[in-house]
Amino acid sequence: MWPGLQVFSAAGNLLASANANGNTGVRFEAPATETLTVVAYNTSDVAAGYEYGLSVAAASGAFKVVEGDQGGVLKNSVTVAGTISVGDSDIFVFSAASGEQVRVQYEDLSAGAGSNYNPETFLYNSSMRRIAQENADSSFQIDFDAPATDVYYLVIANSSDSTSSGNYNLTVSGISDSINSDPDSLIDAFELMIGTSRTSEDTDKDGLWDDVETNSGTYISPTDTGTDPLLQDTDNDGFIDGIEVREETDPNDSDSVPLIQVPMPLWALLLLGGVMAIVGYRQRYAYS
Ligand SMILES: [Ca+2]
Ligand SMILES: [Ca+2]
Ligand SMILES: [Ca+2]
Ligand SMILES: [Ca+2]
Repeated sequence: MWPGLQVFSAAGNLLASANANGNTGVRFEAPATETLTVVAYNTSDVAAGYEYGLSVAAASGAFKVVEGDQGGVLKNSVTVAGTISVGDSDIFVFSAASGEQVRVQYEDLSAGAGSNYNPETFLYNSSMRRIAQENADSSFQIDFDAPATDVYYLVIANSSDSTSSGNYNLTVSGISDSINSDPDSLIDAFELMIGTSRTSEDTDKDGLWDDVETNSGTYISPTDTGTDPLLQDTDNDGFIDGIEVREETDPNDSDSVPLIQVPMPLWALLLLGGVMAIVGYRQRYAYS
């Protein structure tokens, strides 16, 4: 089996390509926000057909850690155990203050003779500028002075020539892990992961703070609304989340909407009554 991979931009420019006798992968920086095309092909000198698995991982902005996989917010000096299968990437985030001496320790638990596990580790700042990279197939550490108070990404990926999965322990130390730059109670690293603003307590401007919009889809209370912190009207019923919570309707259920009561003065009620009476009289007259 000798597969090839190509990635093209929306304009048809080749962004990355690779082919190998076995597993293969490409890594590139997206030049723009656009739809990319991936081509998987069999190289011309291979006569047989094969099945394959294809996975894509992006480290930028918000991300989700799927159940059973590793990744997410790192705490100072707390060791996380992880597994990288073929084609897998684990994405972690942590915050550090400007000038802090940060140490990233990666312990390879699968090193040794016969192991074909070759992880690659990348360290980025929140603007996705690369700060460090390691291509070791054994334990290593990265030391760096945080150039700014920021959230940093750590991506551990199986390199394209890995043919087996591996286990690791990861520890980051020397960091201020609970930096919170806005009045909501969510720390910066967590906000970067879920995509909310680190500098605004109400990212979507719907009257509910980021920390009460828990995005669970279930309303519990005004401090756990279950709504999407990135959507003003989570259930798309025309009433923004903040108004629904204030009016005590369910912001996650489009069948539950506020009763909008327009205050009406007495003279308007009397006038309306008079008009209705005349209409009723005319209708009776018309049918008699
Ligand atoms: Ca915050
Ligand atoms: Ca926020
Ligand atoms: Ca909000
Ligand atoms: Ca709504």
